Amino acid sequence: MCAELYNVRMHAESGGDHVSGAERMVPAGRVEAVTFELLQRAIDAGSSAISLKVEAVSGPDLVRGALPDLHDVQCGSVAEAREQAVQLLVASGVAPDAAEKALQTIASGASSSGQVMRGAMLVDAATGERLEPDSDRGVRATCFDIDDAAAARLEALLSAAGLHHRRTREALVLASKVLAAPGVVAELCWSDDPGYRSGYVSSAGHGYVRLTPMKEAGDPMGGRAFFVRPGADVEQLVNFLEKQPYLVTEPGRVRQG
Ligand code: WAQ
Ligand code: MG
Repeated sequence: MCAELYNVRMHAESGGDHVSGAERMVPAGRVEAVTFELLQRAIDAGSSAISLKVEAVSGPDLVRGALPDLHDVQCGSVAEAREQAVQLLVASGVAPDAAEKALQTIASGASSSGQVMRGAMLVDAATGERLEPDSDRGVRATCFDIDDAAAARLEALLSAAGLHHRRTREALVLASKVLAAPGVVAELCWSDDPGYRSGYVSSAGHGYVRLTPMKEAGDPMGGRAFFVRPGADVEQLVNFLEKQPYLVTEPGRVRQG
């Protein structure tokens, strides 16, 4: 028999603006604690309206996966980190022009009005063409989590490497689901947080290569590009990214230098 999991989602706003959002997937016995945690996070963010949604995920629908191995690379400049990102993408099967173009698009604001997108671009790995159905919103990877045992092992591995940021843990889990999606060959990401300068390229062959600094301090731009094998079924891919329950049950390795 399959253990039942619950998807717990929180969305919080203040004066109509989004201020906090998070999602977990946990066994029934953890729903109460996790709901409380997300509620507290929303309150701490100064929310005026908080929505919580709890939905059962049936066991047979669940896909399990492992985290990609993490390799932490410190670069001398933004230009150097971005050059490395392009090289990694090319080594993962992305055409050089497609890699360059996606990087420039994220750097200059990927939405049609030149803002940060809420989700990711889908980029044809051969032509660089954008394939996401809505290029203002992008495609959101949702409905995924890491189980408690794998999370504890990951936490220990990251701490030992001096990587303590919540963003690193969360991005690794997201990257695991994205790499498991049908048709995805690689991902490029850096944060839109002006104070957080690390990003990564992930792919099946090279794992999750964490690159610092992907942007200058104070830069509010950031985003994600999921590179897609030419001819991939975009509808099936979007459905997997947004709807397929995915649980990480195995951590990867962590190395530096
Ligand atoms: N699905 C798809 N795209 C998303 C999602 C999602 N669930 N969440 C965010 N994005 C896109 C969106 O365009 C954001 O502007 C962009 O990614 C960056 O999101 O190892 O914190 O949440 O320490 O700011 C990299 C971690 C941090 C490096 C990434 O992203 C490391 C980060 P943020
Ligand atoms: Mg952000």
